[in-house]
Amino acid sequence: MRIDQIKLRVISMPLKSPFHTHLGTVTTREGIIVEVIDSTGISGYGEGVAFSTPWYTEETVATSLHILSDVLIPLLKKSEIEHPEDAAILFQSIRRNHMAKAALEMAIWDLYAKLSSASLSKVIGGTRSEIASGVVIAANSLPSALNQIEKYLEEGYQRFKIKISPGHDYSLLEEIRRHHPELPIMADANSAYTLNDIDRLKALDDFNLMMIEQPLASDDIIEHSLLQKDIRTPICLDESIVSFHDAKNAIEIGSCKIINIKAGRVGGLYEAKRIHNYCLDRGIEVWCGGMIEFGISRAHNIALASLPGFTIPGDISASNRFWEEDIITPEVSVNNGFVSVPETPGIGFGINAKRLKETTVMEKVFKFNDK
Ligand code: OSB
Ligand code: MG
Repeated sequence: MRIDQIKLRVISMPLKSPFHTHLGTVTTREGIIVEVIDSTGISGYGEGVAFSTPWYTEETVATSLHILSDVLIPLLKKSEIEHPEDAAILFQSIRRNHMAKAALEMAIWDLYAKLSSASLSKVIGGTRSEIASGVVIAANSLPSALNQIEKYLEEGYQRFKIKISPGHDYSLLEEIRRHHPELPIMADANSAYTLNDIDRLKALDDFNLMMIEQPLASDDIIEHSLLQKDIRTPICLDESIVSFHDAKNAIEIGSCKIINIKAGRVGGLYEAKRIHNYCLDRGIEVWCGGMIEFGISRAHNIALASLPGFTIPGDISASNRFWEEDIITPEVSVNNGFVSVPETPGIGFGINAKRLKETTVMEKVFKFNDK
């Protein structure tokens, strides 16, 4: 692959409505758009999904920019790569910083697929033509949660993920179940509990939840394995799984029955696929998580979720779940509960240049052609 230049942009956009978790509220999203341009002028796009502050993982927009600008791009500049997997393996010499790595690696995947005149889904081994769509309910009150569920039910979403925390759990889910006895619902705690809350967590077995996501500490797998022995609800890990190695160990010791795979959290599509393949071989179900992302990352998620092991509807919602206007064209839409997988080359979505321009707050160019 002959890279001519890389553009990094930081964009900023307000959410249509605030996103509440026990860790804080997101009202504006900053993100990094990586554009890798080859010598024939073709562009591949990736998106850095770190937040402005380190509330979800340790990375931020600023740390990602530093790692991209001062470490990964210089490393790529002095290396020859033939395939996106070469980039993933090259980046293994750098510790962690998964979201920064993923942003660049995924831009290279898009470029590679475009140069191969194949959809990204096909290039990574996708088998689905459409993806079942789920949505997250991140509300700070019961009426607001119920309203959101009504609205998203009408829009066709197939699975509802309710953000919970101690005190914002049993009665909330009880009321949701009273209104929607059969609705496919799950809960996501973003590490709000400890093993001292075991009775609280056991009580949630009353609600026939599809799963509970990341109840305990964000870096734990041991305590989750103890908890899973005591609760019927399947545990799904999110924050705790940042690599193939983590996934393997967590499965081995019984810390989870399901894994939420986010390419950004695990360093890119190469590592995401390894986790997927391992889980598929062992009958562990996976689904594709979301990061309140813009269209580029959303498009990559669609390709990832087209792999055969993604059997549970993911946090893959329409562009209009969060944004008045997305940076891609067409926007991601949900029809009868499904998002269709593009068949056109690469991620299969174009850039909405006007929207990208008006949301860009910083731009940096790295030229490769002096090599
Ligand atoms: O824990 O899965 C999470 C959003 C931002 C950071 C972490 C998480 C989330 C979500 C929803 O739950 C994601 C989405 O629909 O984009
Ligand atoms: Mg989660």
